[in-house]
Amino acid sequence: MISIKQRAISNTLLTIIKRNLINTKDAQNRVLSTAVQSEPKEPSVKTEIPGPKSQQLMNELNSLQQGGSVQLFADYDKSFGNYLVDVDGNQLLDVFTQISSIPLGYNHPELLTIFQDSHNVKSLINRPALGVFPGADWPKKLQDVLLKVAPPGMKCVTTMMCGSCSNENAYKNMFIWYRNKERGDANYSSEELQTCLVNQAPGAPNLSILSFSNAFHGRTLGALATTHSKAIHKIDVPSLDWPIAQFPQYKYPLVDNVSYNKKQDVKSLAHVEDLIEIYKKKGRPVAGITIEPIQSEGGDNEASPEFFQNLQQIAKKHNCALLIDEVQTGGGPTGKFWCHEHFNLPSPPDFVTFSKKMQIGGFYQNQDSKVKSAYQIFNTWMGDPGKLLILERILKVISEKNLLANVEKTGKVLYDGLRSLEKEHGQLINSVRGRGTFLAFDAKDEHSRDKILRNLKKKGVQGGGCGKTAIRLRPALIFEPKHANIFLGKLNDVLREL
Ligand code: PSZ
Repeated sequence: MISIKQRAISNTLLTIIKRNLINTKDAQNRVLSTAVQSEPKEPSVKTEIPGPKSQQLMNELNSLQQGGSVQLFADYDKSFGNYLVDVDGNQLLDVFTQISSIPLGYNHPELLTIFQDSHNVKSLINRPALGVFPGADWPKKLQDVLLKVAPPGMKCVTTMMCGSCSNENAYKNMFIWYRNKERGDANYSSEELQTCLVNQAPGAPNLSILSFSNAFHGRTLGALATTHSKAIHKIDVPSLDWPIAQFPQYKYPLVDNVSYNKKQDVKSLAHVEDLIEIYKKKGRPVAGITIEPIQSEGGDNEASPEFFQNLQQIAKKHNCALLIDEVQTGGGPTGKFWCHEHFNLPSPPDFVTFSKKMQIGGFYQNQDSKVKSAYQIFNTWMGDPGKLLILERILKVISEKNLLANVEKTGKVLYDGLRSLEKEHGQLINSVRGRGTFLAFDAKDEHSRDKILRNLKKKGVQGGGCGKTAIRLRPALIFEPKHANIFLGKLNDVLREL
């Protein structure tokens, strides 16, 4: 006989087990239920875009600055999840996400509460000059947040403000490292110390950074010297005589063009080695190579893992540092946290730069390349603890909701959908490519690319272009298959109507 007490206990147990079962099921469901509450169900367009309110604000802004790049004014109180809402009440499914920089979409509940914590508010408003007066929790925060997601094998990190200044400072670090290796234990000579102040060798040495055609690494002067995507970024700005190698120019899909693309790799790698030799002879040796794992602004151009493996070997052979610029690819959109993890490099790159989805900018490196003297790599803010707090919460959500798996799953829906649209509308779009949800395709020319983007917007999709004829997808990591299907439906409508 079971006593009443025993029965009560077993009933309670049963309830707990049931509740746990439900919770486990919930948790499983939750893996891909990443949605932000209040996210609109579908796009909705009420006015022309830009609508009348946006246009009025554009006039105001244009009287203060060159505001010609503004597409619309957003209502960030009303934007949720994958939907950007503008001041005219248009709800746009956002596959561009602030130039690929908001991993959790708009008003994610986890992010909304960060600054309810008084310690966090104090970290935000008492903004330190991190290079001189960091708060007590700074080293631990770097460990817990940035080092936790460091590219495999990379142990050191320096924070910065944006993508350009991350590259700019990493380039400086590459030059300093190169000279440190040449100089060995010797001190700076007095000639070096004097000539550097007047931009002359040997203190300001004639060294260079090798970059690739169509690359984009930012707009500050050094970074701009390695940017080659659009003339408007560079026109009228003095630049440096640094080598520019041809980036491989692939045909897609990759599986159908293996031998053609291999030849592209070989050609490009040979060009790299030639240029390294030429610039050495010219008296302007290459101290570092900078490259995006997928060229983004320049048109979403890919290169194979073998290309990157060989490039790393060439860099090592010629004593050049290798910098992988993960400013746009980093933080998960390719299905791995860092895109270069797809390349299986035998050893880590020397520098990996980041910004955008990481909220804070900066670069990873290892002990061997760290500058020896304080103040060589330095500025007032050197990042922002407030941004690191946001990143910390973003990483928590990425892990809890298994968002990299969501990227893989949604990416497959998007890729397959784009491939079938390519088959149906081959005269309009081609060359579907990319990894995860970091995808792109080409229109037949620039004019028709711009028209597709305009018509998508009329149907409530905020997209973005890159290169001459490409449309790129840069959705948030919370973009689910259901959003992918809405996007594909709208794109199909646009292509049918063209
Ligand atoms: O027109 C621009 O200035 C744009 S549009 C997109 C970007 C810049 N991307 C920035 C970027 C990048 O994609 C890569 C691979 N490296 C560096 C940068 C520069 O980052 P920011 O813009 O933060 O200085």
